[in-house]
Amino acid sequence: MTYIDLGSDTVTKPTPEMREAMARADVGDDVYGEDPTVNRLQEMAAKRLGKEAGLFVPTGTMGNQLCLKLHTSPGQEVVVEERSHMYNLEMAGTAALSGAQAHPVRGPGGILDWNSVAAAIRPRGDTHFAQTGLIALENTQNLNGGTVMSLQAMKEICAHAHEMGIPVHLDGARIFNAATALKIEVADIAAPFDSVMFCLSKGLGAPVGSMVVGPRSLIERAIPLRRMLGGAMRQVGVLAAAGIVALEKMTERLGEDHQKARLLATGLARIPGIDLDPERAPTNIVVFDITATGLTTTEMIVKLKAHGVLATSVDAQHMRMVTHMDVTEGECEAALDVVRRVLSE
Ligand code: TLP
Repeated sequence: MTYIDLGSDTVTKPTPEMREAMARADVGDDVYGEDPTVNRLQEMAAKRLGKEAGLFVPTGTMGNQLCLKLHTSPGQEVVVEERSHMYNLEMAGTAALSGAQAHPVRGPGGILDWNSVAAAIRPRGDTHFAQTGLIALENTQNLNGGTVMSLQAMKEICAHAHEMGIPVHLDGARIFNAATALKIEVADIAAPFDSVMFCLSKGLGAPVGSMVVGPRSLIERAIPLRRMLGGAMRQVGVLAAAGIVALEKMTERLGEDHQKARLLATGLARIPGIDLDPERAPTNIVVFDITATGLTTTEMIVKLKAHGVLATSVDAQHMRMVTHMDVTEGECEAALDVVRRVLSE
């Protein structure tokens, strides 16, 4: 059976141009900093994000966890959004790898503003409280439905945090989707942050890889930590080559994925039993509540799969569908037909 795969934007296959670039990549041992393709990607990523330096890492999770470790000391707290990837889907890495404690907060509609973050910051210098070592934001916000934090909210949080001497990290796994939705440059988003992680292997279509960007001093400290976590790779220019194509050629097309998500969201919102405000799916991720259908998300996933549609869930009530370059508008319409059929069975 061939599936319409709305499981994630991580499921894409490398484009022919990526495969070509991978085959031709000039490589060297990156542990010695001698892979010219990796070096080129790192410079390109840093420049695009307006930061001094960049580091290629195998996964977004490693990139986030590296930054967490760089910014915090054991016994500190990290303020995160309640549905963030770092809090929910990184195997409690905050505690296990950094010895820090996540302090989750819920912003109105899942969007954090300074007021919600400020309420979670512990009194400075009071020895009863773990000190807040880091604030970690996510944009776009995956499990909240690809929602986008405004530039103003990000700037405000960073400015207030910096006044208190607290660094701010951005999990920008989908920062290019955020920039597309906000109609601004990724560098504008990255500017107020102390470190940014973004993924090449999501909407940008590369098979593997994420980047950490920030000040050169931070990236220099990140290199031995990446080694400690097992992420120092050798002739990895074969992967970086696909990342270069992703950065050069794939960022401009993300609006198409957003349009497909809009089509899905509008169609889903009209199906009885589904609760969804299409305005809350501004990028390529659609999260919708199926409580009123009487099905759990586990049941729904099985039923959809039996009819050729792959989707995932956020929890027992909320389904998630993600659009990407390997799914067409026609397939999104076909997926809507399948949802209607499954719910009328
Ligand atoms: N997200 C994946 C899964 O882990 C859920 C997906 O399918 O969406 N930050 C954010 C916001 C992410 O969405 C992801 C991956 C990561 C970090 C981690 O990236 P990887 O999977 O490369 O470790």
